[in-house]
Amino acid sequence: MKDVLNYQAVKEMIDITSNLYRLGWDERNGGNISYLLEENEVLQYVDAAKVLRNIPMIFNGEELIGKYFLVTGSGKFFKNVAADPETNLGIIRVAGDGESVDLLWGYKGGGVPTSELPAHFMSHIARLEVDSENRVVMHCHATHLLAMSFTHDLTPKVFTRTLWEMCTECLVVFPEGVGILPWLTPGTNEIGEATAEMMKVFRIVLWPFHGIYGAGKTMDETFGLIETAEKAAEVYTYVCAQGGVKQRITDENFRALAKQFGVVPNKDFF
Ligand code: 2HA
Ligand code: ZN
Repeated sequence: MKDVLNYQAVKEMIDITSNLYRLGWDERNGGNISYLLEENEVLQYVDAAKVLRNIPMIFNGEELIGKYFLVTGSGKFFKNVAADPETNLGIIRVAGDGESVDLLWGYKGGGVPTSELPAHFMSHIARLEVDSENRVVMHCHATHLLAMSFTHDLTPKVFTRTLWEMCTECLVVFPEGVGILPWLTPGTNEIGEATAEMMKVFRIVLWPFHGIYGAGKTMDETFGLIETAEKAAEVYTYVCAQGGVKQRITDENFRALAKQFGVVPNKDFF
């Protein structure tokens, strides 16, 4: 077996959690990430037959049976991942009953996967239906998006339009827009199901007064998606502080952008 700490996926997880912490988007135990691993890669680092513990889940994830994930630990701080990956992260496989996971590495000292595992696994299932290459689900408390959820209209169309208009790049990065849930209790199957439903259409989903979910093929893509939306929310904050919009990106500009970059913007948002 190769050393897990040399596994590219683990290195990426350490890098991203450290960045999210430094950006101020994951205070204390805020945020969680799940990374669907390639079986032929992960089995170079962990022994499929050596289950350290079996950990129950509060929902049925039978669509994911036998799949391997690298997942941040419940109650763990992103701040601490780099210094102690084996305590703060875990490599798990969804067990044959679909209602528990087998721990193959990590969660040292009795830890378990993030309390948001329902939202993560249900989102993976939803995204895999529309994009077989989706591998990452990422949640964080991005500051300006969170702030905007208190001050801005919360319909996906109006919210998305504002973000698109704050930065020319946005329409190209998330042409389908941003999904928005009502306030729901974190950690529940209810918020998991609602997030997954949105994930059939959107790769970014706002949890008002809480944070943001992103999904993508790679760590970089998913981080970049959240980063781009959060940057637009930050610009919006400055624009409001400077007295509001005086001129804007027009629908004609958006159409030119879409043509230039070969993206199809959500037609319901025009
Ligand atoms: O795990 O961010 O939503 C801490 C959270 C829960
Ligand atoms: Zn959260």
